[in-house]
Amino acid sequence: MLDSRICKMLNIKYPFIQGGMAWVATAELAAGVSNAGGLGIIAAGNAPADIIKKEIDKARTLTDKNFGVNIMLLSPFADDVMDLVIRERIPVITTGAGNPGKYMDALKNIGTKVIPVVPSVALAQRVERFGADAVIVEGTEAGGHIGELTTMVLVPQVVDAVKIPVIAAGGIADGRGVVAAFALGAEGVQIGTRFVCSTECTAHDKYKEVILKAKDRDAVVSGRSTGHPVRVLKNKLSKEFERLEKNGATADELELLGAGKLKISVVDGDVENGSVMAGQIAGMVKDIKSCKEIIEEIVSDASGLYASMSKIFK
Ligand code: TUI
Repeated sequence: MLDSRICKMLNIKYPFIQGGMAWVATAELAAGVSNAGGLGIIAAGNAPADIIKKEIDKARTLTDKNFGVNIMLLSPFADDVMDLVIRERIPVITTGAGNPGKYMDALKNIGTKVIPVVPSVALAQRVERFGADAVIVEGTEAGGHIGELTTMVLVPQVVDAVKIPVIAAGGIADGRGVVAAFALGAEGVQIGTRFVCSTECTAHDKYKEVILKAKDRDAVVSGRSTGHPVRVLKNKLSKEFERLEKNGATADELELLGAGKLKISVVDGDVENGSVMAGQIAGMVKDIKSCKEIIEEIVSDASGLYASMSKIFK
């Protein structure tokens, strides 16, 4: 049931990978997802390597299953974190916000599976040539740093353009999304926003609360003019961002306004002045459950849906 090349490649029960959400994806969440049969991910975000080392050590006390590390390539510490994951022989690396090509040989040499997040067909093909084991194809529905294209149009185009397995991301939080992603040719899914509202997630309760309260149009894009658009829930900070962008602020001024704002919301719970990164699917997330309950509900709904669809397409 729900078996694919991804399960075998990553040594997991279900082809579900947790999104690499900076500040949110700590050891606790990663272990929760891995213990529930998916692949948990510790997000390095902009953190230095010594902080990530502590998270890796903690995750190893919380699970005996595989987990991965997400490396945000815009981070000033990306090189250091890459050295760390090689030293620690982390079995799976996902990357975001850039092309991990220059790290590929070192990671492949120790047998680490490398799964870059890509926002386009061209980058998917490029990372496949560099030796990526799979790609996470992330639509603009996702939270955080995003590309332009939707999951619906991007996933099938990448599926047609590469041979490695495709993992769909952006806008997936339930069984319907999983069946839709597989219908588009994906062999796995990455789930982010849904796992923020899990009991294991250490994000501040206020952060979880605003996701639970979010409606369909509440996840907006900030910072298009900087070249680094970021999807966040609408709040005081996003409105100030919008005002400055409309008034022609420079990319530097906008980057300054955004700097350090994710920690303020995730850790301190200031969801008005902080950046509340979340995907468009936030409007559909209505409860907090354990990672195991979330995953089992998705698997059961996806299987039921698949069975009822086979009556339609008879
Ligand atoms: O990386 C993410 N999501 C993120 S990273 C992040 S931290 C951050 N904070 C402020 C500004 C920017 C980032 C928050 N959320 N998702 C994966 C993702 N990667 N989405 C899009 C991309 C991407 C974009 C361009 C991947 C590669 C890429 O390539 C450009 C190139 O170098 O060819």
